[in-house]
Amino acid sequence: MSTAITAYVGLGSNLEQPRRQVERAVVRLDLLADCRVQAVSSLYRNPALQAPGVPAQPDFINAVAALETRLGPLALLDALLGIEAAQHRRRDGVRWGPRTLDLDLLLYGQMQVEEPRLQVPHPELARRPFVVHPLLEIAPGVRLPGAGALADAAAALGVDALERVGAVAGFEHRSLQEPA
Ligand code: A4P
Ligand code: MG
Repeated sequence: MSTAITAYVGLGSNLEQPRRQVERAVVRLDLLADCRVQAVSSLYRNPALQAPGVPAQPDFINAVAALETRLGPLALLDALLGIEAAQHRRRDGVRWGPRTLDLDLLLYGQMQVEEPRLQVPHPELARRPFVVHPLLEIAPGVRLPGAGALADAAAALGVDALERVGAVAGFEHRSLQEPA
């Protein structure tokens, strides 16, 4: 059996009861074969990213989960896409459009992956307050492979737009035991 790895998954939703979408997705992550949710950040409400051509849309609920997994990175990506599909994620071609559920594989241990359908670390990770701050909440010492401590990258990012709106029911007491 392969070694267990700690992966970090970003969760986001801004359609059809976003908070419940994220909570359901955490339960589904925990039920995946060879996976266990080790920790979940608070839930954060924040405005959708703005960019030319991106439609006006509702605020997002975002969170980050730490997942102990024995799946390889591509198998884990497929499992994440399966959970998105189970929660009626539709891809209509609008980049950064509204969605019931988006699951991004942020980190997979300290592995770097450059495949046509998977880049890890997630290329936008360190630029997004709604990813960086929840990730630091559950893994304050986490490092980006090849790029140093996430805490250093975070110092440059604001937190003004992030509103903490609670915890994921049932997972409040799980916390990651980080190696010293
Ligand atoms: N893919 C490659 N690397 C990864 C990875 N590390 N994790 C590929 C997950 N997927 C990865 O994703 C398209 C393809 O990316 C996948 O099939 C996979 O093979 P997608 O989810 O269909 O497309 P998308 O999410 O619409 O596009 P994109 O560019 O990935 O968007 P992001 O980066 O996911 O951003 N505003 C707020 N406030 N909160 C948000 O969560 N999210 C987005 C979407 C925009 N604005 C937001 C938020
Ligand atoms: Mg995505």
